[in-house]
Amino acid sequence: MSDFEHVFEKPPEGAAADWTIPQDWTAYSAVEHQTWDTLYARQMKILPGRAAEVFMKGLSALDLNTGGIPDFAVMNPKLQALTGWTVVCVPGLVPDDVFFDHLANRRFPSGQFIRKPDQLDYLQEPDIFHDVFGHVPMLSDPDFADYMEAYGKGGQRAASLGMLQNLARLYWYTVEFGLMQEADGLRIYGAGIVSSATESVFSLEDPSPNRLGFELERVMRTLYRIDDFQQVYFVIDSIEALKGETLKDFGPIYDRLKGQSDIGIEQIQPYDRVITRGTQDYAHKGGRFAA
Ligand code: HBI
Ligand code: FE
Repeated sequence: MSDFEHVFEKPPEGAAADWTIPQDWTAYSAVEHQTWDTLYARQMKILPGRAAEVFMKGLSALDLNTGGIPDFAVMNPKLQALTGWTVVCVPGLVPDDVFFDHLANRRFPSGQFIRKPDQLDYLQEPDIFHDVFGHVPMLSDPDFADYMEAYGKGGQRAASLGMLQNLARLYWYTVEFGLMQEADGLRIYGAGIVSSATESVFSLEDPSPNRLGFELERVMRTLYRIDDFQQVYFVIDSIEALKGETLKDFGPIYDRLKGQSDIGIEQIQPYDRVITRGTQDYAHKGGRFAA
């Protein structure tokens, strides 16, 4: 299963059997390094007070602002010392089983390329800014590091049980678009949000989306959209709490899910812990593609 268009069928030329390619850091152009710096500086104006403390801590621990696109040969030893994770380069989206195998072995696959200067705000395929700036700081947190490894192992199992669609929703609503309740307010930790200037603000401050307390089975039943801002965000209490929830055996959960219908992206259920009941105005007015 993949929601994206440009997934290759087999490793493209120059890629290893596990789909990895060299980062070839010296080959990035001045414009490409400048794109990283521009995106980094833009997020740093927005994220303090919005991004979760663990994210901000990870970002500074990894020192990703040394001028241009980070060199993995420099970044990886720091990450490895913190949690045993490393980052490897891939040409783009890789098949699910390849993706899960990397995660299960504490390797995070990152796109090698960076977006073009005219795509600063939106691209559907994950580039190195989304993958490294968005995902890697969280991998420096020991609990989140364990959660991601468990997700990789769970993915292999879910695929064999035909439940990948449900598990992928968990990834989407936590790793990519998760919010966290901190003492001072709601904060972002999802990579899809922290790497987006517009969604960083929208996810926390716009009256449009629903913001609901995280509940594992509920999340696994909830549809999502890949083409625009989310219409619902799920809020965890802490990374430890998320990890605790997902250490359960998913077998009985999958059995229950088989008898249950999907939940629409705007729907609020009677049992939901509602943090914000959204107006849905943004989505109803046509979202990103409105005039
Ligand atoms: N490949 N490079 C890359 N990055 C992803 O985030 C990714 C992928 N392949 C599959 C995939 N994600 C998802 O479909 C799984 O989480 C289900
Ligand atoms: Fe991502």
